[in-house]
Amino acid sequence: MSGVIIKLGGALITDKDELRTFRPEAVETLAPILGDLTSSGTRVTIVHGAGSFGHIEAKEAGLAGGHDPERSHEQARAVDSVRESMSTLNGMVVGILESNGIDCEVHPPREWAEGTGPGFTGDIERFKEPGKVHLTFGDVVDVNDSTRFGILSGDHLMERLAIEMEDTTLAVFLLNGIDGLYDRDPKDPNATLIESFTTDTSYTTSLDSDKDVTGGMALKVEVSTRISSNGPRVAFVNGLDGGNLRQLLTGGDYKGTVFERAKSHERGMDR
Ligand code: IP8
Repeated sequence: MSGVIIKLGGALITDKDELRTFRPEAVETLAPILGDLTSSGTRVTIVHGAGSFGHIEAKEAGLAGGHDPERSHEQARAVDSVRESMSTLNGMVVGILESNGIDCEVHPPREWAEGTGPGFTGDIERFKEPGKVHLTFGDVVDVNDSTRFGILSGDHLMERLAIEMEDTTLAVFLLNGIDGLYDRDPKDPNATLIESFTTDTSYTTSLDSDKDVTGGMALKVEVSTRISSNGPRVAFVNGLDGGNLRQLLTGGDYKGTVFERAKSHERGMDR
């Protein structure tokens, strides 16, 4: 059996500018494709981002920086509220998948993960139960030091799950209406799609830090480089182009950015 892990970006499944506004299109596009994949015996894991169900409120309350003694009450309320919003968003994603006959099991990080960044801890065995599509999402998690809590990005969840679930062959990042990683802002008419990303590839991106409390595109690239150097291929594709996504998942030609496994001399060790 082989495994595929898919990240639905927060900008893809929500309107990032409108507080708690769900956009169902991408999940509706993905659901029948997932149904076919799971029927053919592929193990599928889904991670989704927060978009306007997490970043706006987390930003306002300074949650990414952890506990601030001068804002204790406000932050405590925001932690609960963001967690509740993330569960609401997840419920809408799961609702669409289940109405397409997909058996889902949800693992909210607040229940099993601790710490933020690539070194967060938590047992991922729970994702291995066969016969189900397992889901998780970016969340507010506890941190075992004076910061008390922090934001665990779905991108870091992707990294650990893709690397530690041994049968994973492909990790996919679904983007909002763009075909992959571009060498500069995709709105720039001179922007070119990077079809194959290697350690020598250069690109520029900007983080909208007014709205985003995690790492935007740069974090996805960083995480993808580490995933691909550990084995699984990584692809960035347009989450709104179902035909292209189906091609990728069925081994056909597709448009996107691929992160191939680094050559052994670049990796330093083989796995
Ligand atoms: O959108 C962020 O997750 P991401 C999670 O995957 C929160 O980076 C709660 C803002």
